[in-house]
Amino acid sequence: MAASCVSLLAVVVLFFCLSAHAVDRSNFKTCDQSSFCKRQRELKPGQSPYRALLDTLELSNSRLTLQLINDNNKVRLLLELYRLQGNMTRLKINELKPLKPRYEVPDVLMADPLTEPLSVVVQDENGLVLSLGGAEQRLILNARPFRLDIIEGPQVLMSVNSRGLLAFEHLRARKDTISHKISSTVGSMWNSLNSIFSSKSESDSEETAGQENVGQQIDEIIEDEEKPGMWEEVFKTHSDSKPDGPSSISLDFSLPGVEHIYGIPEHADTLKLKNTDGSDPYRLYNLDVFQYELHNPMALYGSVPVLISHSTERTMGVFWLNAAETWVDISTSSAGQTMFGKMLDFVPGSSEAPQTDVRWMSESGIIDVFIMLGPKPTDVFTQYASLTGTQSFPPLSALAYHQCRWNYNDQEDVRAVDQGFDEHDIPYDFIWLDIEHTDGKRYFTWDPSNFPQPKDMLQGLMDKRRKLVAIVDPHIKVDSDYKIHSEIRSKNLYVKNKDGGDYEGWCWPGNAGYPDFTNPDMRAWWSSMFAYDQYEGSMENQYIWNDMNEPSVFNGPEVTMHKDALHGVWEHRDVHNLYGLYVQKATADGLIQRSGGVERPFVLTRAVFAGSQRYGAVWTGDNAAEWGHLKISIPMCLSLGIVGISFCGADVGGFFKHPSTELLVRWYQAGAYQPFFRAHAHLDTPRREPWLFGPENTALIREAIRQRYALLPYWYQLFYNTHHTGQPVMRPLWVEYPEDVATFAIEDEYLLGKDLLVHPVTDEGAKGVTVYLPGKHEVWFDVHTFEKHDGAQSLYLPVAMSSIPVFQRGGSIICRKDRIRRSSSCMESDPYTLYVALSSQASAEGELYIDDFHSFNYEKKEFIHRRLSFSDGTLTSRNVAPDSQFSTSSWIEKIVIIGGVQQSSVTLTTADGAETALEFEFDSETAVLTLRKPGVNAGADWSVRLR
Ligand code: NBV
Repeated sequence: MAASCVSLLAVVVLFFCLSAHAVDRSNFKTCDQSSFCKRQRELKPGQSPYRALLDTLELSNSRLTLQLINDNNKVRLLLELYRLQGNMTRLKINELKPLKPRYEVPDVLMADPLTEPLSVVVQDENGLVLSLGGAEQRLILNARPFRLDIIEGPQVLMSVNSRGLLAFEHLRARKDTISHKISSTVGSMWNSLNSIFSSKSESDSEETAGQENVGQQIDEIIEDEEKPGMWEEVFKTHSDSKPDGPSSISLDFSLPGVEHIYGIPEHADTLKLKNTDGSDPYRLYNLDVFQYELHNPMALYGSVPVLISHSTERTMGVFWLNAAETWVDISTSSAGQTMFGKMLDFVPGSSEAPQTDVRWMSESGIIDVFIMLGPKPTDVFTQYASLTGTQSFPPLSALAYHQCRWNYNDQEDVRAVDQGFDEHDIPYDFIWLDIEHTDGKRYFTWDPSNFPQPKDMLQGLMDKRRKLVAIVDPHIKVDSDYKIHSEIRSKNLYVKNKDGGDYEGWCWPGNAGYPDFTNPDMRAWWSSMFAYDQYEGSMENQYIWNDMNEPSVFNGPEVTMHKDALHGVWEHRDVHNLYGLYVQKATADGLIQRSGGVERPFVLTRAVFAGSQRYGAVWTGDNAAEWGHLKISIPMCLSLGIVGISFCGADVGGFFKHPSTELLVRWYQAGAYQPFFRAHAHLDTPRREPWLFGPENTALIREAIRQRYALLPYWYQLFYNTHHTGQPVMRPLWVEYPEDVATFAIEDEYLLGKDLLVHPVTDEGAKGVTVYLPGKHEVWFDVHTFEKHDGAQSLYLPVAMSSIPVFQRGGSIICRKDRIRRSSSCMESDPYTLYVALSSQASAEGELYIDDFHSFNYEKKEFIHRRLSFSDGTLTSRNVAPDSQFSTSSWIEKIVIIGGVQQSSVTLTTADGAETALEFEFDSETAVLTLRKPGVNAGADWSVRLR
């Protein structure tokens, strides 16, 4: 009892100390304070010690291996090269004979990527040229110094190690005896791991040979100079014991002709990445950063090690598959100033071209990098999706509006808020419960006095066709009377500390254990806890929120887990950025299993890694009620979207602080057009349900939320498409207009799919916004006024408090449901209105996708997918999935033709050939032709002819 009071007190004190200020930078390392980053950054370009040993080259059909030697210390590396299907090249570099195996990230790739044959075109004593297959692509390997160039025709697309920054800190024995003792404690674990390695597939035989030498001295190695932090690193009061010593890796990539580079979320920074010359590199290390600052490269909650380069000529990507702490340096310059530029002088005009140099540095693991060669943005998205999968397809309701705060206090509070929405005629689908709903921060339980009857509460919501999300964090209260804790402990599934005991840290419940989610047994057990008979009080309309899964450890180094904690044989150092992905995966699997595999899950996570898109949604963490935070929500979600994670949103209203009414309204208007739409607020902030700001503002918020509900059919179709294709839902303009340089740095507006352009108002007191409408041949229609604007121009648009500037592309058809009800479920069978915006050639195309909106039955072809086309005055609905089967009672209630002309007759033809004249009216001021009540079923064949 006494102990738990102390623990609680410590948490509360810590929390209030933290609440007082903005981010305390001293809690987080700079590159200089991260010893490997400092060591790596001290290496200067131009003196690569690596040489390729051409006589070690082996080429099987699709795999090339070759040894590299570091001439300074004689350590050999093994390079593996693969040409992958879909225009990708994979490059792996590991130690040839590591002292013990180095971590290779599991569970992120969907499968072993499919390879294509490689062939040597030319070889001499200086290097070799490989054919990469189609489109005249070649890979030139230069032996001394080691360097790779990928070329297409006469153009260099990318060079690897052209700046000579390949650096591989080989594993070594520590000179003093203490380390030998430390290593011997894990020695036996390694023996068993070696036996696993030796049973690996034939393609790994080179490595296996290396690993058989575990423990063997490699005579000729000349040890590098010892540098500070190699064997122990101290940060503030925390010491990292580093039993394996230095193990970091680094590699550089040069991109001639490239000036724009994007990706590597999560940072609170611009969409277009900045030069890091003279500042810290961008850091990828999942961290719980309290009150994060804008516009800096500090790490945040998630890490997706994917960069996308873009120029008018080509889009490419680099996926650095490593889950350890990683830093990325970016430097853009004009080619004339660089070594590489001089080298390129033989390419006509190239010396004037810009160039971007990128350097990745990770603390441990191996180099495993996927070069995605595009050439178009859509190709890069397809390529990346083929590696790590696509966004999960959420239930429709998850795309609707979510009402959250820390905390809704009790069941009565939940009931009253729910009723408030009805009284104010505002739709919502989910109400959220934060950590206070639990019994003393014991997740999977309910506070007995405030939530005594959770099923009654859930049933009440279900009766209104609404849902609830409850938080389940991955820190588990150390309490022998708490089933979750005692079972994880007895099954020995907690992360271990360096001495082999259960790792414990401080978090919301006080002293907490951290389940080892990297262990499949742990994940399977966790998933089983979501079964209705295990998670007492839960029901099928309850979904889950995983917070603090970086993992957050209040008293750990940088508020996270000690790097020398152990996950089986691996150090936390190796797996850190992957932990959060595993938490969300285990939770999502649990929700699927509790429904017998029938229902789609919905799980929100804060920490992400490459591949997290497969498990649910992400939000941008603890932002603040400030205009800058509203603005940055756009580039933050765009950056996640282009690396696969489309289901992204920011806390509407801002988490910390209290928003002004104007900011709150503007945030609702912006949030209504971002993929994950949830209002959230800190415990200490005044209540801010939408009706607390006076009737005028309630009306503005109501209208923003209603616009979201009307557009749900389009959102749903976009998510169906991204689930199948990997194309982002929320897109930077350059994705659709790759040749228009004016779009390359735009981050205050974006596209939803390709047909809606959104430019939310994000400035205080704004009287107007300047919108860039892309596309020389496009026309755009204001969705509210139907006013028509030409593409390829900047437009000043006056705004009022009610304005949400959104434009529909001429040439598109967007389906909406204009009868707004209590929740999205209540609207499932409602009729559709088709908004047909005509192009300058008077044509338009669109889609309509319908299924049961919640189950996996769409995988069994139970859906309707129609193509809607307008040309030569006729609008047709055609089945694009003839082998699918689903029926709907929804019908088409109206067709709005925007940019239309007056007609003398409108005739509907149904599948049986019957013709009916339709009522219509033309508004000559707006040029909108409205066709009344076609009345056809949304799944049927039909056409409408205008004459
Ligand atoms: O669970 C409490 C909060 C939560 O409301 C927020 O959304 C998370 O990002 N959580 C962080 C922990 C405390 C933050 C100060």
